[in-house]
Amino acid sequence: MSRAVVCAAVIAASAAASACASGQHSARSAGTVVRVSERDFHISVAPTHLPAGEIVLSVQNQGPEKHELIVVREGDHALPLRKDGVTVDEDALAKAKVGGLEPGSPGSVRELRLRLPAGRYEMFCNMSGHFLGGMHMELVVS
Ligand SMILES: [Cu+2]
Repeated sequence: MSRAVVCAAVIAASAAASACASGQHSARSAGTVVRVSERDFHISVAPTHLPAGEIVLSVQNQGPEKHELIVVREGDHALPLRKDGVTVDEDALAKAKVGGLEPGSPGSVRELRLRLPAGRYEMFCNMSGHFLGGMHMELVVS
């Protein structure tokens, strides 16, 4: 990427920051912040459509159990399951995986920074049964 493009991105980001009157965004958090909240057995995400580039997933675990978060680029097929029939086969998705967080405790808030090109992504929790229970959500980057 050229230096000029990087500078333009930085200027755009600071313009967006100063346009935000609420002051809730720290100067440190360059990139689009996506709020992710996890609970049994649901993931909610806002926004679900975002521009390509630096993305900060702020992941809050509302419990009552530990939850993890794995992000993969979507393929043409549904996510493959392991032989157990209840967890996603992460080995089969090694090439599609773009990032992940290990299981986090209830009440915790963690950040996952990603640089995502345009595409469709699936985020899910792969604790036993959680994916099938409904813990998956799509993210569209354009
Ligand atoms: Cu979970």
